[in-house]
Amino acid sequence: MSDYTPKPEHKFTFGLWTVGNVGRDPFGHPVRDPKSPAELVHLLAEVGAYGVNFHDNDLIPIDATPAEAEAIKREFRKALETTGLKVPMATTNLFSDPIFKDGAFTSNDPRVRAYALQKTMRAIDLGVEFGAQVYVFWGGREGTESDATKDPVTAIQRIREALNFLCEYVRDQKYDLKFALEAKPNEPRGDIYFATTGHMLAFIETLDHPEMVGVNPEVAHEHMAGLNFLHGVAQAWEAGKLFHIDLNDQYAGRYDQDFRFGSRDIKAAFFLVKFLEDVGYAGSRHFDAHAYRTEDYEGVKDFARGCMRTYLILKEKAAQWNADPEIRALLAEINADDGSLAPYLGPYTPQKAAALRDLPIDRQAIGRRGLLYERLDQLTIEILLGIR
Ligand code: GLT
Ligand code: MN
Ligand code: MN
Repeated sequence: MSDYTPKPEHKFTFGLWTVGNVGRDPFGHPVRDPKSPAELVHLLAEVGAYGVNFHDNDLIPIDATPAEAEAIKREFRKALETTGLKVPMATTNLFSDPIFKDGAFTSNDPRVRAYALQKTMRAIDLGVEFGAQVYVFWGGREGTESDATKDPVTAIQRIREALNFLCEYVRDQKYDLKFALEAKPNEPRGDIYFATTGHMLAFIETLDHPEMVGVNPEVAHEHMAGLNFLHGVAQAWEAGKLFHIDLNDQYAGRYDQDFRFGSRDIKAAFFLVKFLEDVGYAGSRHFDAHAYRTEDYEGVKDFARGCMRTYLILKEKAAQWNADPEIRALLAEINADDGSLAPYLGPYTPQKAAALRDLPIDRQAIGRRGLLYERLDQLTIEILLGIR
């Protein structure tokens, strides 16, 4: 029996807003009493997490006095020191307060855009004060219910202007901080700009400092849109832009469920973990999820332990998959290449193009060949079901 105990090197992190979620939903009141940030740090230490992330207002309420803010920070810092938990990531709440009801950086009102920048600069200072090196931007309110209300090109330009401004701010302050943009197609807005990780990747290249900016893909946000999460993550990785990742689970086509990691689509979770481990992703494994509304705080701990345990079980399964002789033999066959086509493939040359035009290729024979993918996938399923 393997050891699935979370360790610091696994880089498992949770947001204050995840284990601190009190179970409010659009139809129901909170079901759990709120806990202070310091209490949540102790809860996370008890279950074995490495770090804790926060929005500015998860830590310090928006209307706290400077004295209250100092007291909260003192308590929080003490809890971090006692437990050894780190703060690898921070972010800004640009969605809860009524001022953001029509967006923050994309608002039509310049006063809202100014307030959003001011709030983010302060929140960046706060995150850096606690050691954050990644700063997430999730534009939950940056969207519309009706496209009569905002021009989408203007909205894109406003977000670009804000991110360029904030990159310069970080450079000016000499902070060691990178930005990670998180996409979501909808909810809480009818539609949110930059709906997927792919939209974000294209946009990043238009910024003044693209090297400072990457993505924070979230499982649920791509699954909501019916997309293959792994493919988006792989594209981000290949582009050198996978700065952070939000792990959870979600049925396609439903409300934002934020379920425990791996609780819905085990096969997708498996290939995701296998990818992150195979490529050597070194960032946080951040669980942006929360316990079912049916749970008390013991259930919240079960939820948090479950996220990490499932990740570690899948990591072990990935190693088993990679080492399985039958799977290796199938992969060798599937990827067989005797090198005879190498002169025709790869970078273009006019000679290569001319030779390729005349190359005889037996289309029908190739089309008739079975690819063994049923066998390979069934072996995968049998590993996941624990009988191999
Ligand atoms: C909010 C959202 C998450 C984002 C968080 C960061 S807040 O809970 O649903 O996906 O990552 O702002
Ligand atoms: Mn989410
Ligand atoms: Mn998220």
